[in-house]
Amino acid sequence: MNRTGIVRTATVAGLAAALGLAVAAPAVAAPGPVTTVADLNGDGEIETVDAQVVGDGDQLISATVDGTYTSIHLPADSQFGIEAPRVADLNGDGRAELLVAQSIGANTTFFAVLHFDGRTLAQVVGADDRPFTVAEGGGVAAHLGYQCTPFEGGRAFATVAAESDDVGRPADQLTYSGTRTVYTLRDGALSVHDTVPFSGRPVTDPVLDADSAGCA
Ligand SMILES: [Ca+2]
Ligand SMILES: [Ca+2]
Repeated sequence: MNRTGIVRTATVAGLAAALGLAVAAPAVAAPGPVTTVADLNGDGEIETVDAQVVGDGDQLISATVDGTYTSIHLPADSQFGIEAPRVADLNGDGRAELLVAQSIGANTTFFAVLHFDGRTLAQVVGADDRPFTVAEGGGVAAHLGYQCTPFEGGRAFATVAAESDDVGRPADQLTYSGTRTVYTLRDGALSVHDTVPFSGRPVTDPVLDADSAGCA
């Protein structure tokens, strides 16, 4: 049910079919809690962020910022369990965002994005004002991911969602068609800065770049 809702937000037609190839899920569930550290409010002090399973398909992300406890429930992958939230700074303002895996397939992971709004942990919303999710992976059938690039003294956040034009081709001849969307993040809301549709591009084409390391 969870996955259906998420896939509906994907921008590439046929993506759901492509993801249907990813049927195998890891057998071991992580009960948690798992912990990571991040400077959520940008004051130079590091906060501890915990993620733990609190019910079937339910995880609780929590932290104490400046002495005040805050937490938020998110969907969790009921088969795989949870991963430690990924720490990123999607707009380069010195305050960390968290990418929380909420659906983990053999080839593709879907992340919710959290930010600290000054009082609580909250979900980053997309241009449609709904909680934003980003996919990473895709195997051979799709190419999904995100990247951060320098932008106006901070960073822009780009997502790539593309599907293979013909999965039957040899690996070195595969091409992808889809969309690269460039966002700016402000006050927990993403705004679309640029949308770049593309077709028939090899995975080496810069429009398909999705190296998330620049978001750390
Ligand atoms: Ca801090
Ligand atoms: Ca930030």
